[in-house]
Amino acid sequence: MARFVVVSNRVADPRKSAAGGLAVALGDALSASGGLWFGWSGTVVEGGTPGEGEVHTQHAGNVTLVTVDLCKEDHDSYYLGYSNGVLWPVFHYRLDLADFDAGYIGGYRRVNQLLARKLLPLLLPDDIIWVHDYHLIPMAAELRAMGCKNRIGFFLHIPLPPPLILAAVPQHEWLIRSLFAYDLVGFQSQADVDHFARYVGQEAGAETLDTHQFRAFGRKVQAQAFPIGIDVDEFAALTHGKDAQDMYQHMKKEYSRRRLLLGVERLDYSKGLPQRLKAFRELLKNYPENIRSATLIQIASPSREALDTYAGLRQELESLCGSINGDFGGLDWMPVRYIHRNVARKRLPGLYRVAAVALVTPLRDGMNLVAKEFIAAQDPADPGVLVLSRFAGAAEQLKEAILVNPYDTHGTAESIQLALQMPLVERQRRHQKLLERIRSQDIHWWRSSFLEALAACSPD
Ligand code: ADQ
Repeated sequence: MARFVVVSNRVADPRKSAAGGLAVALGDALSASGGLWFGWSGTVVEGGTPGEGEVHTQHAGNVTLVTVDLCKEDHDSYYLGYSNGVLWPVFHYRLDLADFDAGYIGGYRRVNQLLARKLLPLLLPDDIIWVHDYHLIPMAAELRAMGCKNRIGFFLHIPLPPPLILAAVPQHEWLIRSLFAYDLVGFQSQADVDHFARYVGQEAGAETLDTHQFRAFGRKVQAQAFPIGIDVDEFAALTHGKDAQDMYQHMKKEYSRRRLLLGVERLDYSKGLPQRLKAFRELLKNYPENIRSATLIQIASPSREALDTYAGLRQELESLCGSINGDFGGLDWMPVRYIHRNVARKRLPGLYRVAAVALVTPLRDGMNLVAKEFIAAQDPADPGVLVLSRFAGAAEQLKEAILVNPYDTHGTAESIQLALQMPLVERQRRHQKLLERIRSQDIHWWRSSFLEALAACSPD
């Protein structure tokens, strides 16, 4: 059995329970064959030398975790600059928020080269390599330039925008050319694959060899959708665990006279938080029967706080919550409870289960696992309703959710009202279908279908 190597920006110890489903799923595959997980250590060295970094090795069972430190200059241009100041906003269609500083690309390339240089000597000839996400798009091209002949796959966790938006990135051609150094490129949704096909057709004159195969830049690549899922059984087990049960009982009692609406995410502009709060305000204004009843718990965990855009968003959100509470709240009821913290993974299912409605309304999202976790945590006899943005990758699969356009404040408020009033039989019918969907394409399916497709890729 070939050894499996995962390369991602951050490396998680798969044995730690705080690790999410993705870390556990990749950890399972690594443990099955004995493997290597490689990435940045998370350490930023003040005053270090650009393009250099100390390597750390740890063992977690039969999985080796190898991480590399970054100096401040590399971290700022690779991570904060190019990855999160250029690629993240543009790939989420937010050209207005992108910071196209010409200095960032140098750091992005330098860190990808550094990581490739440190990884190369650790590789065995038959290793199968799986690179993850937008931080590491040129990783295979760097490895190939150093002589690496291994099979290499790539998965993009965020969306790929349409060609005209992608073309705003000054290095767009180089980025897409880099993808052709992989054997297999996986996207979250068919929409992303369609954007890739259109881009390579229009900008690179790619030849489509069959539905999934493209030839351009003198190489062949296979590109396909592999919608990421969750570990439904693990999540259901967490739901029945003590921490989640305690959370459920406590919240159920606390909100016995109210209907709970829930939002959970990282505080990120892609998640559509201000738009959601405005829709909630519209709901209270247009349907006053919800006053003193509907309560929105919005959990938004701190994220990328070193970037100005994120600090601005935090302020906007706090001010919106304050104005809704001021306008509609009373001494015994506040419409919005906004919590700027992480909720422990073990307790989260209890919160999902107590909610009558989940508001998952990103402006754009690669997939969105919160939508799937909400479904997995519901009581099938009395399930809550999922209100889901049509712009989340998950909307391609979760058609029985109430799909909304988060830019349409009035329409979203109407949909929330519909969700709050949905009869039990209809809730059960939708939930059953949604549960079937997330079960048939769960995290194990995602991992094995990607790896099988990678193993089946014919050499160029
Ligand atoms: P994210 O943008 O981080 O991921 P998402 O998939 O919704 O988004 O969530 C990831 C995980 O974080 C979920 O397991 C969720 O429970 C957890 N989480 C989020 N906020 C939390 C909070 N406040 N407290 C506790 N836990 C919280 C990126 C892409 C997504 C894609 C994933 C996986 O942006 O579109 O679905 O990768 O590929």
